[in-house]
Amino acid sequence: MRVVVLTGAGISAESGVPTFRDANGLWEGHRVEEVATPAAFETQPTTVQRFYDARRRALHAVVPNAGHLALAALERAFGKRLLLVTQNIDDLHERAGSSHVVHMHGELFSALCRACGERSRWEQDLVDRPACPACGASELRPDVVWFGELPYEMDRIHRALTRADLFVSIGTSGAVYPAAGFVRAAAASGARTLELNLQRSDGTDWFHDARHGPASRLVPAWVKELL
Ligand code: BJW
Repeated sequence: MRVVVLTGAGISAESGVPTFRDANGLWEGHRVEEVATPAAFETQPTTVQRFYDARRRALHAVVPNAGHLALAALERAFGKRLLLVTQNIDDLHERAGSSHVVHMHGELFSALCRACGERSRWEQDLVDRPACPACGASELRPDVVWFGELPYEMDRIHRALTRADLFVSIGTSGAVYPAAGFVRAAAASGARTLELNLQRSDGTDWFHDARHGPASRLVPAWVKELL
């Protein structure tokens, strides 16, 4: 059996990483739609860099939870028959032990050079415009996918969705495309689909099955059933 798992902010919520669209989903009064766009970066680069610098720093203080750990156990059992796709830019899946993770919206610990296009491992702040390790230009931006930009590795994800027997969506509101459309792509190719989320999402009706509750409880229970 081939499985594709999609995770969103909800899987990291119980580790203390804020989600985007819940009650605490604002940053200094900004909605994510205001700070996660190329236009915002053009007009207010300092605000946008500070938003990501703060989140990058906060990442040092959090640890994976039982949901991340269960998915790492699933990878150990399924190997390449599992593709773990995350919309999250944190590295909690990797720290839990998952080694093949597609970060379709980029990574906080990576910087993208607007001058040369190089992606570099990056753990420091970007607001003071440090030099790109590859070309020296002071043009580094967070290596994340903003609204209007193309998510990473879409071909690989779509190949996996068309081959999947099971598609499982965990902790995502289903408000942002193309990820919100994966359930329909997988189902159209014959996969069974399951939502695991704290509450009903925008996409619940598209899934064959849905279970609602905290990811730290639902994900280990589902993995245990599967194994
Ligand atoms: C728990 C829990 C617990 C809480 N346990 N659960 C009109 C129609 C259709 C599409 C568009 C449209 N207008 C524009 C578009 C396209 C646009 C889009 O979707 N806009 C929408 C607003 C409508 N999309 C794009 O622009 C994308 N690119 C694109 O489409 O390119 C064209 C293209 C692509 C492919 C093929 C061909 C063409 C890019 C989208 C980039 C999104 N970027 C962000 C920021 C990334 C960097 C960063 O992190 O800052 O990604 S926005 C933000 O939303 C972030 C997230 O990854 C993403 C999704 O959020 P997520 O993870 O779902 O979080 P929440 O907070 O929304 O939900 C959390 C859920 O967890 C909730 O349901 C809770 O209940 C639950 N939860 N605690 C379990 N303990």
